[in-house]
Amino acid sequence: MRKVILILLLISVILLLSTCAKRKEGQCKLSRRQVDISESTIYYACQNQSKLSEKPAQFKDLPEKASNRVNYFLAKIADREIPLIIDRGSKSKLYLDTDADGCLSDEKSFTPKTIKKRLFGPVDYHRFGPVSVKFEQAAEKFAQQIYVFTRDSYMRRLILGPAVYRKGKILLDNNIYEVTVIDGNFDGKYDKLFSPPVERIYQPGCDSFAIDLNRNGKLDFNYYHHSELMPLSRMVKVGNSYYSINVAESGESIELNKIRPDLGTLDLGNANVKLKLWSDTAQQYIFNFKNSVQIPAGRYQAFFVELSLIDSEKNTCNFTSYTNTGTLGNFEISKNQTTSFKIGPPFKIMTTAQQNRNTVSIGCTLLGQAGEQYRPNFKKNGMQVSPAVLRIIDEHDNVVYSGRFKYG
Ligand SMILES: [Ca+2]
Ligand SMILES: [Ca+2]
Ligand SMILES: [Ca+2]
Repeated sequence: MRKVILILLLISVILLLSTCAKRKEGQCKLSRRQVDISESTIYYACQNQSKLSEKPAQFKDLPEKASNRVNYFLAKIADREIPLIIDRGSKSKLYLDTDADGCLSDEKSFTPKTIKKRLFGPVDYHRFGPVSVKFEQAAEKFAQQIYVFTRDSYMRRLILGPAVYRKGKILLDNNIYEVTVIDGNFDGKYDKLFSPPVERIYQPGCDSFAIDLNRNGKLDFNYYHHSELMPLSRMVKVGNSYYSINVAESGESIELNKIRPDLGTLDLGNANVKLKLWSDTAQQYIFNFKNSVQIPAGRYQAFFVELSLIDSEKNTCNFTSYTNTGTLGNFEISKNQTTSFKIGPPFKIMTTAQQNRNTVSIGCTLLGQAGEQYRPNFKKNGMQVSPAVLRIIDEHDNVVYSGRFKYG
């Protein structure tokens, strides 16, 4: 018995050694994985669609058996608008124009499967698919499998996502990292780079890349702070080194090569900030930014700015700007050049009013010098200050309402 265990151990060691020996620095194969709606891996590849008020011109026909209870959508697949319906007849059915000819009469129907998930409490999802999409034309030939999810029993709001992504393990400087690529524009290819500026951080419209930088076996994700999931760019920063990212168009393999990129300088005067930057070059999360920083040349979009200021009484005040970062929302860093912005105070106070039927919502924002919008509920020595005071005055200077902002 002992002999058998010893032999098995020896075989395992040999197998392990041969696997390590085979693993080439900076290269690996990527295998297909089925998508799960609760995985953060697909967050940047999810597409939210709402029911359209009427049938769009892109629809040439409807399925022969369609009822008169049809919800119309236009799915964005491979950067094209593709007809999709949910027929809410006796049983809900999905039809998607998988060959992009504008016709749904040539398409098969998909019925939903119920998936029970524990996201923010127990949730039932309806999942259609996987639907195979294949457009074949003179200049393009690709295939992708798509899932369509909804939590809405009336099926007015849908979430489209790829049904598969690709994952592997790569050796970089004696460490093995898990890497993932996701087809975010559903064209079956893994080559669509992030191109700033984008309107919504939730839907950058490009492919995504993930790397388990801290090698803890899970994907650490955050929209506004450090994140191991990012839009696909030309490079990735691992430790203090940059690696070029080369994914095979099919997504079957990846190569990361250490490079020394051309650098430029971002200068924010004497500001002390935290910054989250997306770029066509490499995502950056800079948490110790003082005055200036050197980053690779490229086009950038800041999604998060936290400005730290010391007042005359030596209190530290932290102001945060999410998404609306003014000029920092789209800027260029050029090789050996300095790009400068003045940010922060003196602040301008901007008020907004939105009417929704009988309710008017009044908001207040602090506008920095680069047009970056800060929330008025800043932190003083780490503690949230009370929300700003609000007074509504009529045309005769009478105060008709006085109170504090509810949501900061
Ligand atoms: Ca069709
Ligand atoms: Ca793609
Ligand atoms: Ca991790």
